[in-house]
Amino acid sequence: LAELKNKRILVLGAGLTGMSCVKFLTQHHLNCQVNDSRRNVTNAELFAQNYPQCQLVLGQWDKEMIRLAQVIITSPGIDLAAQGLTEIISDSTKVIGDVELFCQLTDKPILAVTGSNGKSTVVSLLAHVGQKLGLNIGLGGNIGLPVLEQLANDVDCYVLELSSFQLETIESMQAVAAAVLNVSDDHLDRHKTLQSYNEIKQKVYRLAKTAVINRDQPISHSEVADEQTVTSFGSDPAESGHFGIITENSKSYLAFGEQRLIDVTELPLAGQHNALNYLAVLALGHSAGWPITEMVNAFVSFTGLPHRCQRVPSKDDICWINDSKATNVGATLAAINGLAPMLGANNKLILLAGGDGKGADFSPLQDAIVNGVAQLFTLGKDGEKIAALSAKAQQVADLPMAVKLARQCAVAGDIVLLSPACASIDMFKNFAERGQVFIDAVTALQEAS
Ligand code: UMA
Ligand code: ADP
Repeated sequence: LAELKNKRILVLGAGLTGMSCVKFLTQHHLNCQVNDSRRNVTNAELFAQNYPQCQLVLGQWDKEMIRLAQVIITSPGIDLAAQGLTEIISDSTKVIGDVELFCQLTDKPILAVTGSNGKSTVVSLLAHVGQKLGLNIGLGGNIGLPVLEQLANDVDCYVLELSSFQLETIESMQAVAAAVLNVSDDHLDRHKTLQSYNEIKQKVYRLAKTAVINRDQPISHSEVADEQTVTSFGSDPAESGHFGIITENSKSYLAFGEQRLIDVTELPLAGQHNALNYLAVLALGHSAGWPITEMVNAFVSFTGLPHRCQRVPSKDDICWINDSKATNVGATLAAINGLAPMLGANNKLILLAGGDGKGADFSPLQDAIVNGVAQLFTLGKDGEKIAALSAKAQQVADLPMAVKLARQCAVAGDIVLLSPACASIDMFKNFAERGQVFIDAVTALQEAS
């Protein structure tokens, strides 16, 4: 904090992150300015009321303010280069993110998780397991809990969900262990290529003592240094000291080396992708010295997060699944493949997909859709591109219409899956609102019948 004293501090972005930065700085008697390029900022009134001493400029980038700043704390959603800000910011200005500031302020153990999919599930489960072990866990980051708000003296261990956007501005983290869960196309509108997106994700390994790697996906750990301590997880049987899956007599077990830990059918979160999520949690917790058997015992009382492959209650014998959080191709692939074993021989899978694809290539979905999806309804900005993958596709205007048409072609035992493979922002406030619209449409159908 001494480095911030008497400095001209500028917070870029007045969203969740910006708000948490201003709150933190104010609590520590440090003044700051705030600049947000958008006019309609949800927090504007709250800012004015709570932080009258803090100058807030909305509606455009204030070039003078940016040029004069000595320290800039930027929000993850702001692409400094694309916004032309890197040219304005002076060479002597320190540009950091809130997570970097947080890391400079704590010496507590950190477990860090990044990846294209499964981050929120893994950090929530990890926090749940840690709490069951009697630890005071500070959960924060991209999951929607700004890290500076989690700073507390009595925390035993921080569990951080880190996005590629946040990793861009983190330099001094020294995590006990970090995992890149997986890497598939996402945010290519900002990172441009899968390679540069992957490089940013793997930066997390340079910031950790133990690298927790996914054996199934060599590209996601191609940059781990030879001398780094590694704990791996994967869907094959693992060597001693690593985590894997052992299958025998048609039963699959999570395993630590040759030690069988639990039959996967006893776990609340189904599907191969969730088996890998459980193993990632074990590998991370083990790296922090948490006992494996107790961690496994804690798994059964975690029932998952909303909008991730969640069943919507219905009385029509159709299985409606809300997977609104599937905002990229990898998540939708995992859902289609994960649900396949649940389908009866005479039943079919109906998929509702589409939204803002963020520049992704949808072709990796083609085989799964052609082989596993009997009817596809698409919507939103990139609905047309997804519809082009299947001969059995129909584009629709909105989600309630997709639900209505899905109901007309579904019979008892069929699965209707909302798994958009796209962000929601072209039609909804966020993925949670999209999921709720789906739930409401399904519920309305039950009431009408
Ligand atoms: N803004 C500008 N100009 C821009 C872009 C944004 O002024 O060009 C302003 C907006 O007007 C807004 C503010 O910046 O007022 C928003 O900042 P932000 O986009 O960084 O969002 P926050 O509200 O601060 O939330 C961020 C993360 N958002 C993003 O990375 C886009 C949240 O992740 C995170 O939960 C939160 O910090 C706390 O750490 C959300 C997300 O969508 C859930 N993450 C992406 C994902 O999961 O795929 C990476
Ligand atoms: P994130 O925080 O990375 O977005 P979530 O846990 O919120 O991850 O899940 C997002 C989507 O990804 C959901 O549709 C979920 O079913 C799917 N998913 C979860 N874990 C995995 C995984 N390991 N691989 C692929 N998809 C996954």
